[in-house]
Amino acid sequence: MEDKQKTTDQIMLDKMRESKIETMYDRYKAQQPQCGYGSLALCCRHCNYGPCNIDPFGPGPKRGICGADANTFAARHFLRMSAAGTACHSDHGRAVAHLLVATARGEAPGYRIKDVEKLKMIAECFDIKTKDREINEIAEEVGEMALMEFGKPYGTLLFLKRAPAARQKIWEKLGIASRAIDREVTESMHRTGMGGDQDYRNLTKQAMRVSLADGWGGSMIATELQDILFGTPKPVQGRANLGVLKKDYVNIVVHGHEPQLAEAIVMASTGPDIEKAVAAVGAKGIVIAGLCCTANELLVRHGIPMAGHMTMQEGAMATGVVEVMVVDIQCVMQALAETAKHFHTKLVTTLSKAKISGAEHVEFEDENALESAKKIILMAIGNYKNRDKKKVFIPDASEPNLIAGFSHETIKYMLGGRFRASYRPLNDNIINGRIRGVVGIAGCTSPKAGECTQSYVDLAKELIANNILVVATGCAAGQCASGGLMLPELKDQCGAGLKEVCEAVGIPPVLHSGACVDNSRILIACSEMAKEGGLGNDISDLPVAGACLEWMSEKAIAIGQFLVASGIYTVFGMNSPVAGAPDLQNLLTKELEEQVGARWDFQQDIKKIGKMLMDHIEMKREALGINV
Ligand code: XCC
Repeated sequence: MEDKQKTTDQIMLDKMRESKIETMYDRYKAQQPQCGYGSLALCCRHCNYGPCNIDPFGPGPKRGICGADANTFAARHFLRMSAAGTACHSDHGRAVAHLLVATARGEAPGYRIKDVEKLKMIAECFDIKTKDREINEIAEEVGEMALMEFGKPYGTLLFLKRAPAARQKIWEKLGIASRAIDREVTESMHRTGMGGDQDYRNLTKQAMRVSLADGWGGSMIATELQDILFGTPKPVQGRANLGVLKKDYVNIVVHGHEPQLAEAIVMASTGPDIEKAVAAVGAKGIVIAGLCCTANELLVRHGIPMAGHMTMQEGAMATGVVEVMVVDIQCVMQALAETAKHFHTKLVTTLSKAKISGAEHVEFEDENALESAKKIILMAIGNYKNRDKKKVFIPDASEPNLIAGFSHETIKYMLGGRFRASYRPLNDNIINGRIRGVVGIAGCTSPKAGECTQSYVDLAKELIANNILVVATGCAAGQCASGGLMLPELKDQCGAGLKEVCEAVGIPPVLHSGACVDNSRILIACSEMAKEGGLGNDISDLPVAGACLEWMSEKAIAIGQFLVASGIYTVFGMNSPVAGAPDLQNLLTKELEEQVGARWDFQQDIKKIGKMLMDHIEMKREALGINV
C-alpha cells in the first residue's frame, strides 16, 4: 500500500539497497563533504603551478601563483563549462549532418528523408536553391552547409538570422554573434589557458558567444536535421516509467543522446527473422525503451516508451529484465558496467569516441547502422534465456499514458489551426491574460537535490495552477512524463484561463518538446512569438522564462547561458557555479540585464523558484502594458 505513493525510482532504489547493489546515492554519500574550493569554483589547475586555491572567507590566499583572482578562476571555469556543453550538443549535431549527407548519397542504408517540407525550409535558411531539384541533391547540400558551420573561416552562424532583428543587433553590438562553432569552442579553451584572458567580464562575453553557437548552432543543427531525417514531432501517445519494461518480453534499453542509433534499433527490430528468433527463446516480443535524451527523442517522434531519466538509469538495469542496455554518448554512467555484473544484462557501447571498460562494443557507423543494430538485437534475444527469474523486479507502478511531440511547428499549428498556423492565438491568449506567460523547464536530475525528487513535477504543477503554460525538455520532461503531467486531462489542475485554452485546443498544459538539443525549438518559438507582434519586438520583451532545477551536466550551463544571451530570464536550482566570485555572480545575476535584457538567478530553495518565475512574468506583462 505504502509503495503505491512512492515513485518507481524510489521503489527501485529501496530494492537495490535491499539487494546490496551500490547506487549513485551511495557514491554521493561517500563523496561528502565535497571539496569546498571546487564547489565555489575557487580551485584552478589549468597549469602546473597549481592546483591553486583561493580562500573565500579567511586570511588565506586571494590569488593563484600567477596572480589570477577569484573572478578569473570562476569565469574561466564557467567559460570552459559553456564550451564543453556546446561541444557535446554540437558534436552530436555534426554527427547528424554527416548522416544527412550519407543518406542523401545513398550511403546509409535504412535511413531516408522523412520531412521534405522542413528540408526545404532549412535549405531556404541556408540560401540553397530548391526549385526543380531532386530531394537528395538538396539534402546533400543542406548537410554540407551545416558541416561548414563548424569550421568556416569567416562570417557568423547562419541560424542567428532566425532571431528577431532587435536581438541580432544586440549580439552584433556586444560582439557576441557566434562565428564557426568549432572556432568558438577552440577559442574558449585558448582564452582560459594560463596567461590568457583574465578579465571576468570579457570571459563571460565569450561564454555567451560560445553558448549561442550551441543554441543557434550545434543544437539547432541537431534538432532541424534530425527532424528532416526522422520526422518533425507531432502529438503522439506514449508511456513513461520503469513499468514500460515487460517481464515476458526481450527488453532493450537505448540510452544516451544521438537518435540515429535508437532509430536504427527500432528499424531493425521487426521482420520475420526477428519474430522467429524471439519465438524460439519463448518471449512474447521485443520492448524497446529509452533512457535520458534518447528516450525523449524516441518518445516525441514515435511514442516509443520512456523507461526514465538520468537518475533512473541504474534502477532500470536493476529490474533484472534488461537483456541489453545499448548506449552511445553523454550522461551514461560508468557505474552501469558494475550494476550489470549483478544481472545478466549486457552493456553495449557503440561509438569509438565513448567506450566503457567492461562493456561490450559494437561499432556503429552510418554505413553499417542497420547491420550493427541487428547484431545488438540478436544479442539481446540470445541473452533472454540467461535472465535470472529470481532477480526480476519491475515496480508495480503506473505507466502514465501521455501525449508528447510538441515541436514549435506543432504548437503553432495546434494553436493557430490548419488554415493559418501562427503564434497569433498564443500571443492573443497571453495578451488577454488567459495565459500569463510561458516557462521552459529543462535539464537534469541530480542526487544533490535529494533522493528521487519530484522537483520538476512540483514546479510544473504550481506554474500551471497559475495559468502559466509549461514547455519541458530533457530529463525535466522525463520526470514530468513519468509523473503523469503530460495528459490533456490534467487541465483540471490548471488555472481557469489556461484550462480554457487547453480545452479548446486539446493540449496538455505541460508540453513535451523533446531532448536537450531541442531547447533550440524554444528559441525559435520565442523568436516567432516576438515577430508575431503585440508582445514587444524582442525575445527579452516576452513574458517567458527558463528554469533548470537540478543541473548536473556542463551542457546545462551552456543552455542556461544561451537562453540568457537570447533574452530569456533563467533560474537554476541547487548551487551557483560561480558562488565563490561575488563580482562574477553579480555580473550574471544583475549586470547582464543591461547588456542582453535578461539575467541568471540561482536559488537553492526550489519552492522559491516558482515565485521568482511568476514574478518575472508579471513584471514583463506590466512592462508591456498587458497587466490584465
Ligand atoms: Fe543528461 Fe540529456 Fe541533463 Fe538529462 S537533461 S541529465 S544533460 S540526459 Ni539533457
